[in-house]
Amino acid sequence: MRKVLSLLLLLLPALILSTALPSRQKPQKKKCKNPAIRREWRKLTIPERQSFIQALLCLHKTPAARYSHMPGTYSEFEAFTTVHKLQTPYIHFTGIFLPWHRIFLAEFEHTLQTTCNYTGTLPYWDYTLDSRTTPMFPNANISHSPVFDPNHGFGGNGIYNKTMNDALTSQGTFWGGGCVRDGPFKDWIFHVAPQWEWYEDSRCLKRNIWEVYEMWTTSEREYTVMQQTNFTGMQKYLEGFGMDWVGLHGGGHMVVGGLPHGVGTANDPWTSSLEPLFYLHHANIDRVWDKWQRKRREYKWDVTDARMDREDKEVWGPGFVWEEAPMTMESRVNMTEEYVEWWGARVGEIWDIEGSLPEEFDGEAKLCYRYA
Ligand SMILES: [Cu+2]
Repeated sequence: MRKVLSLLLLLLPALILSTALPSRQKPQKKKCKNPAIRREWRKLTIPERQSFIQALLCLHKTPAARYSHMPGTYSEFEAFTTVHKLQTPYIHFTGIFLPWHRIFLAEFEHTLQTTCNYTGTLPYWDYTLDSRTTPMFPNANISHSPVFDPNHGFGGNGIYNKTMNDALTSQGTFWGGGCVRDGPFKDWIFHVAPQWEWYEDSRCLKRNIWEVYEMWTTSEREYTVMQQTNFTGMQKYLEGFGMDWVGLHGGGHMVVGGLPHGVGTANDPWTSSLEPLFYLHHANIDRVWDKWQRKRREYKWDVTDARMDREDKEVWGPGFVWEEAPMTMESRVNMTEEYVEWWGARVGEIWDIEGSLPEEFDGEAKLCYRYA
């Protein structure tokens, strides 16, 4: 019935148009025209890198237009972290992980463009190019990645914190731990408190580059993701599922921030988005998902086994109300409940970054970009 209806709806404007514009009409394409192109950080020219950094600086100078009622939410940049923090338990290690972060990045990119006049797109950081993978990149070394460049990048490691790092020697060698001391973000102050508590804080951007963990950000790890033949398996290998398999996602957080729940900003699951590299890292995760979707077309739209809730429900502590349901193309990707109209979309509307929709699905494609 729905099919017949939508067929009628499709034909109706065509019939009207055919009298008005007999020669110009074409069947409506589902894929978007002129997708924006997201590129790898080192493919950007130096002026392009600078304009992205400038846009980030602008966003953190812009007073929060949204969520300013939440503790510590002063800037528009911080507002994104407030949203991420509110949603943390629901959007990590559940089926919605990839779609949620996909639309989160799209909104972030859009806000840079509309609020800070940024004319580029969100870059991504392909750390497989910086991670030792013998024999492909025997001399790679993540701390030498151009993303950490103090002049044309995000700055380098944090100030060495001896006391803290002495306690961690069994985990490898760390050279940072404190506030980032060079680059464009060295004087940034954040006000959103770490982890789950809500109070106003005052803290700097901290890094503890963990080179041992570049074993998780290699092209071999990406290859393992590509080999998976269903969405849930692919997501687990990409996101990570504990310290036995931290995945590209966990790896990307930990090479920048050090141990999980440690001192680095990138490692706090609740507020890691205060680390500007978060956005380049997650764009890379989104790129790998998209790459898998293209490579594994036959499984692309199948989300059997994906769930909105998680098996180990107590993991974030008590007090969370779970939607005990499978994730489907109809599931909502909400930023927060009261802001559904802000970013709300259904899974099927953002499943394809170039605007294809699932079959038999009434919805509106929300995205139009691709990765170069
Ligand atoms: Cu997240």
